[in-house]
Amino acid sequence: MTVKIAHTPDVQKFFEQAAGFGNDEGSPRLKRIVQRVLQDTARLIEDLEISEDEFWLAVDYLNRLGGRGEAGLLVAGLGIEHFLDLLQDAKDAAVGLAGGTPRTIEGPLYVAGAPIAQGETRMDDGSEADVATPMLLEGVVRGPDGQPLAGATVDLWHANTRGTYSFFDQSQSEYNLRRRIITDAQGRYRAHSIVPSGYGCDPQGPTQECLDLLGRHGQRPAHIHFFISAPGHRHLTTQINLAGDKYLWDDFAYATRDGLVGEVVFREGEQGRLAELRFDFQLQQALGSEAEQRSGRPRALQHG
Ligand code: MBD
Ligand code: FE
Repeated sequence: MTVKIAHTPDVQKFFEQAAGFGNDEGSPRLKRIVQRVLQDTARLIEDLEISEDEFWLAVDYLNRLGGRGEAGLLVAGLGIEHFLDLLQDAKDAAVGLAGGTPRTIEGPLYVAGAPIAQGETRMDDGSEADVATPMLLEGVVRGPDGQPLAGATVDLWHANTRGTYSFFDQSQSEYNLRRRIITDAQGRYRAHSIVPSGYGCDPQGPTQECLDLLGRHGQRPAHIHFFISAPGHRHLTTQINLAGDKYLWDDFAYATRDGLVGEVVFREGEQGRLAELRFDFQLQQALGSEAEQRSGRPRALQHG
C-alpha cells in the first residue's frame, strides 16, 4: 500500500507557509524556489519510498559535501553543469543565435585575479621542469566576421602534471598555471606552459563516494580552461580538451565537445621534447552589456 499526502491541500499549504508565503519579508523569488524544492522533495520521498535511513544519510552527505567544498564538483560530475550549457545552447538556437567557438563548463576550480600579461607570458613556475613537457599554446581570438580582436582578454587556467590546480593544491605557488593574456594587435595570445594532466576526484571525497555508488569513475581528460572576453562581444567560457587522452570522450564532467578538442603536436626542440598546441577562438557579438560578462558564480578570490 502506498500512502501519499504531498498533493493534499493541507500539505501544500504547509509547504507554502514553510517557504515564507505567509509573510511580506524576504525574497519572493527565493520563496518560489524553496516552495518548489519542498514540493518536489516530498514527491520524491513518496514516489521512491525514501526510507528514514536514506533521508538522513542524504542530509549527512550534504554536510560532508559542503564541509569538503565539493558541491561544485558534484554538480559537474552529475552533469548538471553540462545541462546548463545544453539549455543555453537550446535557448540560443531558439532565437537564432549561432556561431563561434562552443561553450563548455567552467568547473569549480577558477581563481580570480591572475597576473595580466600583454600578448605573451609564461604560466608555469618551473617547479616541474624535471618532469613536465614544455608546451607552447597559442592562437588568435576572432570576432563574428572572422577579423582578429586586439585587446581581448584570454583568462586561462590548467592543472599541473599531477592533475591538480594552484590555490586548491596548496603545495603550488600562487597563480601557478593561471594567467590573463591580452591579445596583441593581430589578436594573438601566446602562453609558455607545461602539458597538463587530467584531473581526478579525491578518491576519499564525498563526490567520488557518490560516483562509486553510481558505478562511475571521477576522471577528466587533460584540458585547459578559458574565459575569453572583449568589449562588444559575448563572454565565452570554454575549454580545450586534449586529443589522445584516454578520458577525452569519457569525461566524468561531460565537458568535451565537438570543436573543443586540441591536438598537441610534439617536436624535438633545442632543450628536448616540446609540445605545441594551436587553438583559435571566435566570439559572438554581445546583444547587451550583460552578455559581455561571465556568470556571477561565486569564485575564489573574486573580491580579493
Ligand atoms: C576540473 O578540473 C574540472 O575542470 C571540472 C569541470 C571538474 C573538476 C575538476
Ligand atoms: Fe579543470
